[in-house]
This record gives sequence, structure tokens and C-alpha cells, in this order.
Amino acid sequence: MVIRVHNPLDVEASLHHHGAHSPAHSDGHPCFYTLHGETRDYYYPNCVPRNADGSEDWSESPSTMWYHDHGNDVTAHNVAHGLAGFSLFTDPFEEDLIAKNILPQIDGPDGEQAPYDVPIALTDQLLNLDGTISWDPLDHDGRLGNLFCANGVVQPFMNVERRKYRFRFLCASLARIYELRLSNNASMLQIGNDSWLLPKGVTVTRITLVPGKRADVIIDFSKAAAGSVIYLENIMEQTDGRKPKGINTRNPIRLVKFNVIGGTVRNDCTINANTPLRPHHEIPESEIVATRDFKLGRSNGAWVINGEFYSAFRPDADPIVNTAERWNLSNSSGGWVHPTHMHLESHQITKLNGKRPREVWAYKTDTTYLDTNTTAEVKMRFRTFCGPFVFHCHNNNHEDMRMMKQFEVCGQDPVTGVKNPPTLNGEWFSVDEKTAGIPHSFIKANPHIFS
Ligand SMILES: [Cu+2]
Repeated sequence: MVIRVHNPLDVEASLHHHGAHSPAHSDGHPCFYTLHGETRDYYYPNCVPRNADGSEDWSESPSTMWYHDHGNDVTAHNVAHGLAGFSLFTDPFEEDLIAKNILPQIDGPDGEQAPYDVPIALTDQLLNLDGTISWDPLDHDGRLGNLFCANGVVQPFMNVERRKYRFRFLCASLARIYELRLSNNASMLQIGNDSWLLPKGVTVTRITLVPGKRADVIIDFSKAAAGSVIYLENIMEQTDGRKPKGINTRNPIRLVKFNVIGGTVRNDCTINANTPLRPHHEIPESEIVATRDFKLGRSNGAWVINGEFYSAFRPDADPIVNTAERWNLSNSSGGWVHPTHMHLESHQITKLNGKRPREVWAYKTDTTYLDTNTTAEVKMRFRTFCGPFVFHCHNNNHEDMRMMKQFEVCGQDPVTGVKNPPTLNGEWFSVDEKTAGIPHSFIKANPHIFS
């Protein structure tokens, strides 16, 4: 897939395909800008990660991704002004689930949006008195708004039939942490976390959604009475971009109104908590070749990782392609939270404050929530592509204040063992793109969403 981005705006931009496995030149590196008036082509092979033996890891095939701006120092401004959207993909495995009516159709009739598979991006917007978008360039704690929007709509409603729906919830807010529930406290079946389907659905009554994260969820309205009203609510109270106050069930914020209509539906899709979904493969301890520690902290009134601000010209980690590493991410502050997003591949949280994370976070993830005083031990593979990638806090205001690190996936000479870091030898990319990422098989983009 080639996407040609023309930038007529008066601000630079860089397009990041969040949760995708993309080559470094098309990953939306913060310094690979498209400047005002310029055009840039992004090349997406849309492949799954390729193992050292050439086989493909289909456990990594993505479902619910999104795209947003990633320009250095301007991400928060650009995302707050709307440079973000969904990117839904399928592969033969997921298409089989849909063909068997286990999951609802993605494509609607006559090329319209599918009626039972509904992506919902949650944002909190802040407006000036004249209705334009309010932007405070000096707010570095994290922008909060007072208008709660679903796909940009304030006080949205949706008429739902008495059947199962698939919702892809996305936290596209800059700094807000959501705790989602249904107003009737009914349970939901979470079938995916971030880009990937879970091994099987997990029954939940609440979903924690932090900036960057997605939750792929089945909500069954079949037992609700016709004429009833159910709200999707947020019960996380937050008045400061630094961190939420905590759960407050007495004053829930209504995000989406569902009007339940009609009689019982025939041919409802059949997914339930026992349906096997995408198989998961744990990264075995034997694959780990290095351990790195990253401390997210605060220094001189801004945010740092291991005491440093981000620089595109300093490799902070140099993993070797086709290896796996253990990274310890820690936030020792009691005053700040940092949802931490890693590019290139999924990572697996093995421990969160020494314990196994909650079930829906225990498989593949691309954004790990570092709550106050939290340490995460994660494992990650580095496959298919060499070059510079980043990981960072997804509170976009923190990210713009350089709470970000660069890891450069290196090749290694098989005889001498010498690493081949892509930037240090004067070239951004040392790997021949013709052989690095073009797969034999494919993942299919949903054209209704991506366009
Ligand atoms: Cu942060």
C-alpha cells in the first residue's frame, strides 16, 4: 500500500501508523517530516513480522490500528486539531471468523460503513468562545477538554438492534485516562487489546483506556428491553493532565447513548467467551539476549527517560534484528502517569509491579500504562526491519517535551559479530528495502476506514 501525503498546513507533520509493523522510513519517525507544501510517499508492505528463518508470525496480524501525527514537538497540537483516524485491517483468519458469522461483517452494504462493527474514537475537546479549537502551547502537563466526543461528535447517540455489536474503542485523547462501563453495569466481552485479537474473549465490566490504547469489544444488546436506553460511561475523574484523581461512580460522564430498538434479531453473530480467537505465543526466556532499564522521570520542569531529553541523533538502544530483549520500564513518581508506546512490534508485559498484569493486558500490547509508582517488565522482539524507531510517553504533551527514546534496530556481521547501526555509519537505513520487508502473503486494509 502506498499513501501519498500532501501537507497544505502551516505546520510540519509526520504520519505514524500506530500499532502497525512498518519499515522505519514509513513509521512516522518524529524527524521524517512532511513540511508545508511538500508531499511524501509512505510505503507499507502490510506484512506480519518475519522470523529469522523466513517464516511469518501470524499471531501478530493486526486488527484495530489507528494513525495520527507524530511530528517532533508538534504531535499534541496536530492530534488535538484532528490529525488522527482509524485503520482497520483483516487477514484470512479474521475473515474466516466473519464468514462463519462468529464476528460481524466489517464491510457494510453498498460500500457503506458496517452497521454492526463500529469504531469509536474517544476524545475530550476544548473550544474557544468562538467555537474554534482551543490550544495552549504552554500546557505541558497534558491537555484536558470538557467536551466529550465520539468520532468528533458531542453527545452522540446510536440506535442499536437487540443483538451483538463489535465496538473498537480508541483513546485518542492527549492526556485523559478513561474507565469505561455500561450504565446498566452489564458485562462486555473484550476480544482484542490494541492491534491484536486476544486468544479468546475476556468478560469485563470495566475497561481502562489510556492515550493510544484500543479495546476491541463485543456488547450484546439482545437482553436489553426494546425502548430502553444504555449509556457508555466514563467513571474516571480527572481534572489535571498529570494524572487522574481516581474512580468516581457517583458522577459518571456519559460518552455515547445507545437507544435499544426493535424485536429479537435472527442470525446474530455467535462469538462467546469460549470462542478461540488469535493464538498467542509467549516470547520464551531463551530468546532474551539483553536487558535494559528505562526510568521515566522529571527533571528541570520537564520529562526525561534515564535523565535525558529525546534526540534523534543519539541511539538510546541498539537491539540486533531477529533477537528479543527484556525492558524494565519504571515510573517512580507519585504525581504523574505515563502511557508508554513502543513502535515496530507488539511487546508482552510479563510483570506489572511484580505481578502478572490483568488478563486483557497479558498478551500482546503496544502501549503499557505506567500508573503512579509502577514498574513494568516487558519482552519485545525486533524483526523484519532495521533502522531508527522510537518509544515514548503517549501523553502527547509529555512526548512533545521529549519524553521519548530512539532505538535503532541493527544488523550484525555474522562473521565478525560487529553491529551495523544504521545512523552511526552516516546512513539512516543500512538494509536494502527490496529484501527487508516485502512479504509473500498479505493483510487487507479496510478501504472505507483508511480512506
Ligand atoms: Cu507522560
